[in-house]
Amino acid sequence: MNTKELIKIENKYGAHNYHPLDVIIAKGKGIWVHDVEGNKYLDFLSAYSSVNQGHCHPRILKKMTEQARKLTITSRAFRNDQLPLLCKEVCQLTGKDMMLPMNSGAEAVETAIKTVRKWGYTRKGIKIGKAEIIVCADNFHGRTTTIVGFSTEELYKKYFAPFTPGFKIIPYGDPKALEKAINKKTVGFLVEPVQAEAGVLIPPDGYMKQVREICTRNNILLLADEIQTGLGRCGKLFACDWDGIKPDIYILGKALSGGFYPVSAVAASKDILGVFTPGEHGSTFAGNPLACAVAREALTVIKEEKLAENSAKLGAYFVEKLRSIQSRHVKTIRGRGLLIGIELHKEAGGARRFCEALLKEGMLCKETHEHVIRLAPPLVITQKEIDWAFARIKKVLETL
Ligand code: IF1
Repeated sequence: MNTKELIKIENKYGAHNYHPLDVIIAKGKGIWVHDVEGNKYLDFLSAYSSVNQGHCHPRILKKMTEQARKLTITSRAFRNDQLPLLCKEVCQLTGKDMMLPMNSGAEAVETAIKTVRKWGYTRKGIKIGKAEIIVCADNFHGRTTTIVGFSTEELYKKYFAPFTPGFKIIPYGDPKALEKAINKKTVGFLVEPVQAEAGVLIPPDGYMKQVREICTRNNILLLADEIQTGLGRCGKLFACDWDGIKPDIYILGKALSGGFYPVSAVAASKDILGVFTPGEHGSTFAGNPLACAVAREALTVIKEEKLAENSAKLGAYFVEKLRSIQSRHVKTIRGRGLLIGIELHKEAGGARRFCEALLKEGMLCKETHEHVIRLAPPLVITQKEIDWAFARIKKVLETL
């Protein structure tokens, strides 16, 4: 079926909770995807950083099919032979003692929220029902009703009230605001080390370091949502590494599975994740052997192919080149590793038309927050391919 026919069917039978570009992808390999018409595109979104390893990575594919033939799910009522090894490998990667597997990113965030609340009640003696978690304005942590309840974006929350209480919102990138917001009931601070959805907002230098110090001094937990920024995307294994700090809780997802399957996880020390007792938390699919085998190989690929290093090197190269573009539309360019945002002036008429022009040039890009073109290719990209893309971005920004 062709693009037009498939769009018609989706529009008729699918809920309209998205407004995708009109390209129907049917195949992908590495940084490239192909649509049903036979056109080829460089994927500059990477499924929001789920395919840092590149589409259909052969090693992960092999592991996934091998595991699928053996065993896919046991539920946590029984044990399986993959989960223990994934737990250990995530702990080695994060330097933490324990991990708890989930499926989606939002579930991992929910898990982290439950963890700190119970930690606050049982370790700090806060009165049950009173715990407070501090979060940042313009955050994006997922779509559950609890999470959208502390979003500052009207679109995400307006019609979905009432919401879970116990969250306090402060400005992003402002350590003094955190200091001021903390009180006796505070249990944790949930933060993205780089705010991707908000437009690739990089906090002021040393922000995470200051935040770490404030949390430690006040005996509250630092929860880093590294679902998008982690696993190499920002040019280090974790974006927190830029400040040389470790959060109390790492929240991981997306590239944890190389895009094959939803796999997420929370990692923390024993005195934090150890708060859970059997029956308090879980999910049917979480920790299933298929997910764990896929995640184990996805992590191995990140390490062995040095994807964080490639992201750092090519990210710096790319940003420098982008800054040389002479375009009246460009306001500023921000990047950390291969998570890059080109912010356009309001007069440019929104980033979407630029993404549509780039689509015609063979590049898949997605705007974020109206005026920012986000560039986040799979981390397996080469310098030559960056040059190829650069020429097209330059043309679009200079001629549109
Ligand atoms: C959608 C955005 C990206 C995330 C961080 C948790 C989650 C996400 C930092 C939840 C998910 C996604 C969801 C996706 C679009 C996307 C997104 F633009 F909306 F913000 F990536 F930039 N923490 N981000 O980025 O993870 O439950 O989705 O697995 O369509 O909603 P999830």
